[in-house]
Amino acid sequence: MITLKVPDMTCGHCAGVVTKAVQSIDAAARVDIDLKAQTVTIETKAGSATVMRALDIAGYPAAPSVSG
Ligand SMILES: [Cu+2]
Repeated sequence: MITLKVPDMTCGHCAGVVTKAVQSIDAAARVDIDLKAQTVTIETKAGSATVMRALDIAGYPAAPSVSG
């Protein structure tokens, strides 16, 4: 389980883009988005570096969440 802070994620559209970016590297990934906290919790076999790179490419740079 990976929890990331995505500061640029501000609405449902962003959440959709973030979800698709994660699922583009792992179609079976479970993506849980908290828009208010601007965090995304991901259950995936992919490594966090891979996930963060995919989000970066999608335009949503992510950082490891302190609460994760
Ligand atoms: Cu948005």
